[in-house]
Amino acid sequence: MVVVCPRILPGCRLSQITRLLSTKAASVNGTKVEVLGREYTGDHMTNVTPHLLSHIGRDLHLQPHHPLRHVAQRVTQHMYRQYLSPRGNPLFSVHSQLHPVVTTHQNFDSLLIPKDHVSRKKSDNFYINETHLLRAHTSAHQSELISMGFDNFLVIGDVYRRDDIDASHYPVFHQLEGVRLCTLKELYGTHQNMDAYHLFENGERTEDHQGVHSAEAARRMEAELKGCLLGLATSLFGQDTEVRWVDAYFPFTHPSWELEVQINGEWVELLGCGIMEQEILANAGVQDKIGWAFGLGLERWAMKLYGIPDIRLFWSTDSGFLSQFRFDDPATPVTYKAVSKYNPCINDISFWLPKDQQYESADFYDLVRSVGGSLVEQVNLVDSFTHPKKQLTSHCYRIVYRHMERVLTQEEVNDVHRKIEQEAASSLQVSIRITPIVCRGGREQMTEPMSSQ
Ligand code: FA5
Ligand code: MG
Repeated sequence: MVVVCPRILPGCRLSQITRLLSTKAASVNGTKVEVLGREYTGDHMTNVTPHLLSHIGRDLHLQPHHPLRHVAQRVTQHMYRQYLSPRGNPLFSVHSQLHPVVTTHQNFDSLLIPKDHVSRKKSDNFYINETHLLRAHTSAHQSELISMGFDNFLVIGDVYRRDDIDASHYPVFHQLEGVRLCTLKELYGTHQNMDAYHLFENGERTEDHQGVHSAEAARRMEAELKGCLLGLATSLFGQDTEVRWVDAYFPFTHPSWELEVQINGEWVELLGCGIMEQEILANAGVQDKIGWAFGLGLERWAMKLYGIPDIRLFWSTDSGFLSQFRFDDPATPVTYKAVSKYNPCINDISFWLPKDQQYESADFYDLVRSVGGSLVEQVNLVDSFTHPKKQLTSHCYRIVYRHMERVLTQEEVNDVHRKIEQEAASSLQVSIRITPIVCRGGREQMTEPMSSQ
């Protein structure tokens, strides 16, 4: 039997897959699991569910205008600005489309996570089978990218955990990983007496540094890492935002820290980071460099940045949510406004543009706003074509109407829609083509309420 991520097999309906999987035989040995074009044989460790698999391929971090993409872009821009080559090019490469299925070696062993560590438990992860799982963190790609020769890189992707479910935890979320490896020269610059400085020594492991690192090199790396991340937090949230560092533990970094920020009076963890265990670098073939790494949760940063109250909203396809982020400059300041719980009403309007007069869609958008006021949630150009004989261009716009506090009646929406048509005809000199006042009421598809896996 084959369990498929919907994007791979468009003809296969999710309900069919659910039915297949929900039979007990489906989850035992011999089950095939396919994810983004790769096929795996399930076994006693397989615990992915159709509901979970339905998130794969949504790639929220790559969707134009999605808040997670805006945040990822802002972090990327910050890293580009902070680290430039002597010729002025950004040092960091970005890897945002790595396959989400990784081996247990990548997710755990390559990061020195002990065989009996709690984070490997079946109850905490989504296993494809005994040797493969949906990555639980973007750190799973550190080692392979370092082996490939990358010294400064970002990994952005979806990660999967059987975690708590509440307003700030969700089984699928997005992380952005940063890794930077430095040579002695990069860390200290050029001093006259470079012999006095060294990255490595054969010492004792202490709270502040690994035994192989010189205390000074570790201190410099810590200062650089924390400076970079604090700069990121203040550039996104403003200088006055209160943040705090908390000592942490990760098997793959030492020392390690977490950065926290206050959201609605509560301290929320924004990221984990630390100085990379030297053994990871050595295993990846790097002898002469010291590294730092961090992993941040994009949703947490976006929640703080935009005031989004619930992590499930990121999966919404509701225009009331998405339209609030429809801007090209990711630094556009926005505060999220709760979407009305009442259904939207969707009407289209089509017209011929004036032949000899300049016309801009922005003028029409302004007109819709001034006539429709706060009843208009969104306006989009959905079709444009030029008639070959008449040499006239037609535009069709979709207008989404929704009231924040009550259900809209079709009559009142039709009334506003007619006024928009009349106003457009008179002030923009367009010719209304058809008047299909059909209120396609009903909410656009909204992701189901999330439940525990
Ligand atoms: C990690 O995943 C480490 N790999 C981070 C790291 C990378 C440390 C490199 C050192 C060096 P952690 O489990 O704490 O750590 O997750 C990192 C961040 O992801 C958290 O700070 C938080 O912002 C976010 N996060 C964690 N769990 C969830 C969740 N269930 N839902 C949403 N965001 C989450
Ligand atoms: Mg943590």
